[in-house]
Amino acid sequence: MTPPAIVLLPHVDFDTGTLRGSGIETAVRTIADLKGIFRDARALETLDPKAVVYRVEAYAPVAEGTEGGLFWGATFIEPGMVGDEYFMTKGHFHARRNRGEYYVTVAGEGALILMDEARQTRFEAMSPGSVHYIPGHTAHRTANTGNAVLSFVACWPSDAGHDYETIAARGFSARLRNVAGVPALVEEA
Ligand code: PAN
Ligand code: ZN
Repeated sequence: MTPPAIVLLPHVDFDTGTLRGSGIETAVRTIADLKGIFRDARALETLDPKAVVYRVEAYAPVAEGTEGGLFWGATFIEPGMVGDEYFMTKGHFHARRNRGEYYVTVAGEGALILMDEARQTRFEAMSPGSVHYIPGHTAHRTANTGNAVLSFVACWPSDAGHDYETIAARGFSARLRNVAGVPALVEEA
């Protein structure tokens, strides 16, 4: 009789959020990938285009678009600034607008910036252990406001999809900027 196949389950390192195991896909976003995301284009030009701003490790046990499934991911944002803005993710609405998501902070300090479809923007402070429920119909972006890597884990529906275009076209209505040493949301003019 053939012995049952040994399945190596994915494994999370709770000190860093790092995912290990087979089938983990990694995506890297560099300074060059984030043109148009930050307000200070001149400040962006002074940075190495190949420098990594953030990385996402994702575990997709079902195909993208599958109804009823869940994905797991870990995001790692380097510390850094572009002008007075903190290194941050592109940000997106879910393509299926009503799909929500959980984020749980593992390490570092940051902010989860949330904007509803009426373009009302707010943020939640992220620190190790903080649990963030992102409701449907809400664009989300994270910024590293500290001096070390910000890492968080996430869980979202496999049919949520990512709409980056809406944010690429109009951005968020407010930006998280360093104002006199403190992260503060500043409305776009
Ligand atoms: C996260 C994000 C991740 C990177 O896994 O995809 O933090 O941010 P961007 O996708 O905006 O580049 C998530 O929200 N998934 O749905
Ligand atoms: Zn999302």
